[in-house]
Amino acid sequence: MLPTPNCLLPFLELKMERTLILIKPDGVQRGLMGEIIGRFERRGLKLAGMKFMQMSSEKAAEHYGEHIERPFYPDLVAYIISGPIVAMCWEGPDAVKIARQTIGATKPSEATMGTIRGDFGMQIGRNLVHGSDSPENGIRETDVFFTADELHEWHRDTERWILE
Ligand code: IDP
Ligand code: MG
Repeated sequence: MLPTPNCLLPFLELKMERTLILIKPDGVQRGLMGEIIGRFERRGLKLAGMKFMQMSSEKAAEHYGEHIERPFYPDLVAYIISGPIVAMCWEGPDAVKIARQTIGATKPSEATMGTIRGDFGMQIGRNLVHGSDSPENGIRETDVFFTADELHEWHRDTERWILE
């Protein structure tokens, strides 16, 4: 794994995390962008960056490299590059765990109702959203999608009503 850039060390000490969330092409095509973004927003996570884009196969390989040996990998790459996606970086204490809980289990048939996949998904190969699975991957994956000047530090006026 790449060393953590120095600029991120103070961030880790605060136990703040970053998670990379993707609204996959099925989420975009089905008109669920607002619904999905709203769930992370209402949960209390803070947005650091967002872009509407289409992934190249190079970016898909960089992002999903850990799955390259898996039988579903070719279909996964074909799916993720098949249309535009929304890439987002959300921040907060325990942001990775909180976002994964908001997303639900990988297989929509096993995802709890009230989660994004549990409410809108049917099959594992059309499960709507990606969320980083560890704080380290949150940083690494954010780096795949965003340059430093595309990530914004801003003061949220409601902060003290969300975090103590
Ligand atoms: P995650 O997205 O919940 O972290 P991973 O195991 O990291 O799940 O798998 C990455 C993505 O690969 C899944 O979200 C899903 O789109 C796809 N995927 C995983 N397992 C399968 C499978 O068995 N068949 C088809 N697609 C799969
Ligand atoms: Mg994963």
